Amino acid sequence: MKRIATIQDISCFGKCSITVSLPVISAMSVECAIVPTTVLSTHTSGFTGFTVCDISDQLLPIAEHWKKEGIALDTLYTGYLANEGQIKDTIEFIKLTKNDNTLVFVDPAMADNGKLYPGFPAEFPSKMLELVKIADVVCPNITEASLLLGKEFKNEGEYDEAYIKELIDGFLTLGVKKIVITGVKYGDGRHGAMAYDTNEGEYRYLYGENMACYFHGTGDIFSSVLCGALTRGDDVYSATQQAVDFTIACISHTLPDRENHPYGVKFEECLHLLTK
Ligand code: PXL
Repeated sequence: MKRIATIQDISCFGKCSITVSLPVISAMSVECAIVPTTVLSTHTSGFTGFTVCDISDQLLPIAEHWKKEGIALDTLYTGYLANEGQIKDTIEFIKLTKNDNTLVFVDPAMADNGKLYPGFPAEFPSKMLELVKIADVVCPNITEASLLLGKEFKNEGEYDEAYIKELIDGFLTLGVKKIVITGVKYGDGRHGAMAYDTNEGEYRYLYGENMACYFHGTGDIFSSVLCGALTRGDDVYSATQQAVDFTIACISHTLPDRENHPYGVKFEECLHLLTK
């Protein structure tokens, strides 16, 4: 059995980060250890007055203990990190716990729709870039990719395949080996992700039906499936297709009941699709 350790916040309510990654990765028959960085009453998008407790002073003691116990990790998977200090501690955590075979998977979850999530300063992407530089795999959306690379953000309808390839090439220059740009729509009814693997040298667009709606937390569902599949040994193109298919299945399952579930998708009722 393969083992992932995921470093992210716990948003107690709101279906994102660890409360999504843990069940999704477990359903894929991959062990998921968790390293919580912050406890929030809810996530930060669409709620006001949420509580925040930074517990990242635990990261290095956890890493030291795991090292002493000889706990081997197939994959280190990072998601939402709340501040610059957490990024630094996460980089240190990775250096302490990874071995020569550990895959470092970074989802630079910090922005969407052309904007940083609430609470992040404008210089946050330059801090996240330090973590991206030590990654084997990254899966930014278009907003995150443009902010990290200092390139112009283009909205749906304004970009073409050449722009997405340019973003991928930016990460290749940084030394990242597998790159998946998410949320790619060319205005032709498709919604998917462009994947590239240095070993294959091929850009491939993996897609499904564009459901033309927005649900919070789907980025974390996507990256959890992608990370689980890569950890099992699937190639990046197959892993990306699995992530696209599962995310779309969750959205289409939730759409008819959207009024009762405006804050996230009903992924729980779709987990059986991953256990096959
Ligand atoms: O889904 C990403 C995410 C994770 N954790 C917290 C968030 C968000 C996005 O807004 O606020 C706390």
